[in-house]
Amino acid sequence: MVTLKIDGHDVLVEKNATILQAAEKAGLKIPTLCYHPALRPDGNCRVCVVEVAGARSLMAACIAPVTDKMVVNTNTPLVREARRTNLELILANHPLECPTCKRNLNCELQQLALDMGVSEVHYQGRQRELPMDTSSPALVREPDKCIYCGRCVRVCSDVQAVNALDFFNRGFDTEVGPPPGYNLNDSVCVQCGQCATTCPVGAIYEKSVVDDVWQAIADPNKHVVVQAAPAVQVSIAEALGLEPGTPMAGKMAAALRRLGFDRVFTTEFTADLTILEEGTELLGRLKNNGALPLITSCSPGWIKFIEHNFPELLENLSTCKSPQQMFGALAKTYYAEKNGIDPSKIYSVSLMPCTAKKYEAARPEMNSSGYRDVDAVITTRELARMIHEASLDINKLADEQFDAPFGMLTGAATIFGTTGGVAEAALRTLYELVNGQEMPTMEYEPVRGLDGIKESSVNLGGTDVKIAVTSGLANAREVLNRVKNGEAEYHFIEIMACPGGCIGGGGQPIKNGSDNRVARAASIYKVDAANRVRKSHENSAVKQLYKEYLGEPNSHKAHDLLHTHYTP
Ligand code: HC1
Repeated sequence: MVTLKIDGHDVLVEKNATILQAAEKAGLKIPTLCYHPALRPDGNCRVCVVEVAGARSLMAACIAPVTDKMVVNTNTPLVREARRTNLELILANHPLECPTCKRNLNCELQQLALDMGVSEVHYQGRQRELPMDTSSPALVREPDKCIYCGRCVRVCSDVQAVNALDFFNRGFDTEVGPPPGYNLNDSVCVQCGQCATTCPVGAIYEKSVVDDVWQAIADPNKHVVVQAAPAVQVSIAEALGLEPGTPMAGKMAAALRRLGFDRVFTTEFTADLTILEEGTELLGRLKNNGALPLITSCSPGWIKFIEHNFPELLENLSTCKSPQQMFGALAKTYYAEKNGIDPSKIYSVSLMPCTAKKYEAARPEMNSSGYRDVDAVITTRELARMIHEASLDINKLADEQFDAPFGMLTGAATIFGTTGGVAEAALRTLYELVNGQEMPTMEYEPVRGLDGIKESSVNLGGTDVKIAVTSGLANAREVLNRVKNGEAEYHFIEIMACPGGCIGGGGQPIKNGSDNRVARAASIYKVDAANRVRKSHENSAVKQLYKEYLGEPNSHKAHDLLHTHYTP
């Protein structure tokens, strides 16, 4: 431990701490911009500079290590002047289009200018007028708005191990993006949107289809259904200014009806269905020496990652489509037939915490209903925008239920929204079906929590089934390398592309560097615990679907509609 003095206060910190961490410990706020708590610090924006006694120049607090007896001042005239100058230099090259920017009122650069009292820019900058990249179905890049903080580059390389983005050229010609000559869509980008949630400004964001959805809602010839993903119900609150983690399923269902959707359903219905399909697949592979480990397939960013990076393991993927796509296929077949609706008139919207779900819905193979199974995917952020556009005060709405039949859900489906949830839901069902009794406790702690890699083992019918759960693609890469190199043997691996699973998805609310995943996950588990039915095989509407339509799990019909194959 070392002791240093910051603004006259003694602070005791670990000897490898930075000045920024020491200041935080002392309750002192140093402004930052290129710094993000989840990322390796880089120190390139110089907004966090401080004065250190005896140093020849100001130091960037986010990277400067503390030393014993160091004396730091964070708020001197020299420091304030330097920070303002650095910020003004960034603003001089940044288009000042705040009112029409996607990040207006939620922009770290805008907030810093306000906090530092910068109301004028004294430098002549240069606007670049670089072309926008709209090639991806999920994301839009506006290079002109980039402030070169490098947060997107670091999250893409360090957290996701995707390496789709980097710095190119030098000086005024510096660019951040995919390699020259490539756009997002033809690069190795997996469309996870982690760049969008870590960007401090509006340089990269989801490709919005809100106007298409409004148009479909206004069309009297369209029957517009919406499925809401489990992670959205515990995160939409933040985007509407409410306490992080507030569960909102009931109010969200009410709001979706007020927005004009004809039927309001939940993806949890097909999450339960996934457990029956994927669980049956796992038991089949265990029995018949099939490709093991079986790896989950519901996270589309992960699917794109394995296609690019581990094509030799594609046979290990579950053939199950994601719950989103199962829902889409059933909406235009089973639901359409059951309700006498022409499937060509159904417009199927999904509400997701994820940008990659937009890409998944657009994949060519996702049309087993004979139509595009999912027509439009909106993120949590886009739903918040629709609610604002409609001037709805969600607080004033009473809770409402989802519609039948795809509104029926169990607690097992709700926990899909956080890392470990798919594995836990699968175990609740498989344990009971194979061992003939309920799991000793419904809460399976070894797969809970936000650790990037979790391992466990459960005895199913005399076999110790080894499980790994991982989220964040750098962790997935590590687990798969262990499997490939024979350093680990698993029977089942749950992989979610985003750190923490869908609660940490790239379409989730952005709150200037604050991490609300813990509150969102806690809320998911509370919603599960409060549900009377907590096992997927007890979902009565899923049972009815098998009885009326699919036959049994992994039947021919189920395979036609609910399964697919991925090729390198
Ligand atoms: Fe997810 Fe899933 S849990 S992938 O995280 O399997 O996006 O929430 O909807 O499809 O159910 C996302 C969330 C979501 C699917 C389910």
